[in-house]
Amino acid sequence: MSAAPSVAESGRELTFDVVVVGAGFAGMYMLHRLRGLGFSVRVYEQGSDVGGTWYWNRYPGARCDVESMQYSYSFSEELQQEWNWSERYAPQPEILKYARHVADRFGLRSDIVFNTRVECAAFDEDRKSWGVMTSDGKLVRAQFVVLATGCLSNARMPDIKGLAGFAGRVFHTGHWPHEGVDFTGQRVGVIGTGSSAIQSVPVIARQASHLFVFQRTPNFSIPARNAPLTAEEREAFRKNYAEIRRFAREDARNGIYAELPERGALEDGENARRARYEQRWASGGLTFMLAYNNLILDKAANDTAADFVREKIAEIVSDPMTARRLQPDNHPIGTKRICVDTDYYATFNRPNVTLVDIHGRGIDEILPHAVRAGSENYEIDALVLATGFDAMTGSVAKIDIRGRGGKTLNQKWAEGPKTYLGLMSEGFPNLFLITGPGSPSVLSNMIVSIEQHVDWIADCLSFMRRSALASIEASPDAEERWVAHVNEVAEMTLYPQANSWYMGANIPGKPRIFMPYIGGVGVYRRICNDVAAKGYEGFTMRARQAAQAVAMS
Ligand code: N01
Repeated sequence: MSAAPSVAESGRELTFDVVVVGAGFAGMYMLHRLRGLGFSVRVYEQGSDVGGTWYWNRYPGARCDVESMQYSYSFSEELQQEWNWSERYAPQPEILKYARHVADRFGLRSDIVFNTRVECAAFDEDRKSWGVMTSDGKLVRAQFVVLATGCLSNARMPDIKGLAGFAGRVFHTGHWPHEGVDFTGQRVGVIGTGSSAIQSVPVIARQASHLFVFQRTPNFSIPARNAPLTAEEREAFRKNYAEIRRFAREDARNGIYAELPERGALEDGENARRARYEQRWASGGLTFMLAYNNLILDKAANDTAADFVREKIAEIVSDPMTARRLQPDNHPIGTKRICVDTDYYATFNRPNVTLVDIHGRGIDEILPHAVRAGSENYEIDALVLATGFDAMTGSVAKIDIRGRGGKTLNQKWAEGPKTYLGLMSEGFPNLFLITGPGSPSVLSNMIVSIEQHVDWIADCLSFMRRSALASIEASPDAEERWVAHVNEVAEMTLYPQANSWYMGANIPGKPRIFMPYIGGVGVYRRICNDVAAKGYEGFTMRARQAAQAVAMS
């Protein structure tokens, strides 16, 4: 490893210490940290700008479901003190503006190559480095590769008969046109009722002449109670940022500063419980699930929260049949990512909005000017696919990654992703994942988890440089034990009861395995720190001279 940034050109091959794939929040911070430590880094980004998920997801109504004062970097005190979030939950354009600001403020762009995909990466066992091939045909060599590819960035096109023959425009929420779309006066169909649809439906309904929402499975949604942030509210955060960030990292299960519940739902009587849910409903947001400490562990406790939300839906939606159809009843509340909305349920009271229940049978086919479902034709001019992502593994799977012995990561993960700590996978030395499967990732405030992984990887690479080590790899035993632990903890909860994208259940043929680690970000951080403190226990590190293995396992 070179001590200072150095890019040696050897024939056609550029050489770096680290190649980072993706310039979203993870890739940007990884670049910043490693550059600060004197590593040479090259980032490849398939989009034309930074921002990752916030670059692609530009659908109407897109905004974060974690409060912006918390969904923001903590690594720079000046940045967190100076940036002014305008609303409790910033809209997508503002989050993208923030990402661009960070790129400019820290001079990141000079080391990012845009509009370029990493197509394949192959580990050379003799050189203990990766050969990385990019979509512009260049071959780059790097000792380390960091996949900062995002957990929800591989938009999933559904396999619906006739889709290709639709005569109007088709949009996917995860791949929205940069110039925006005006649906004024159009008949629009939205397929899907996950978070993306729940955010976009109220906005599209205000533009469209008629909106048909095709719902296969209803989801639980909590009002966001979004509002402009006052200067006093911002100041309250800024003054207390040190403690807020510490709490989010160390004490919170999900990386969000919030009051933690001490009681279980069944410890309160009916009236006290209702009052508590009412108070959570009124304050809004994801922390509804923190009303009690056992909502995700105990079905009877969970039922009390689910019943409360179902009652709210019935109160808001005027037509009883529509209300009934909107009430989820096939999964415990919170076991699919809970949605956060602004006026979602009330939108179904509009005369220009129709909920089409396709439960159990799906869509028959798409015709050139209509969606056909339940033998009825719903005439539309434009179609919005809010059909989600091949989550957590989809973006990694698109890259042809070959580890030791030429084995591909897709082969290794054919039965489901296997990692040690969600950071590395055995057989793939010097390849790191940021917020990979087996880490809290999507169950947490992503920026908290991103910063933790980036810092851990940066420390690890510094340690290796100091110790003149050339490679690091997860040991098979440590990985096996971690995978078993991730599953064991998931089985203690209600999560596996839902057919969710956490389980890979939204992708036909994808193995059903609970992918994120549910032990909580604080617990997980302590495990990772402990592993590092014990000399990277569970990893095997080797010096450049092959035989000198430093077995930490
Ligand atoms: O995707 P989803 P999403 N025919 O997979 C339906 C994050 N996010 O983009 O449930 C008909 O949740 C599918 O139906 P079913 C957040 O973590 C965050 O909405 O499979 N319907 C489902 O209703 C979220 O959880 C924010 O029966 C079909 C929908 O499409 C994650 O991204 C905002 C179908 C897909 O829902 C994914 O959310 C937005 C078919 N063939 C998203 N195929 C923030 O606020 C699929 N569906 C930060």
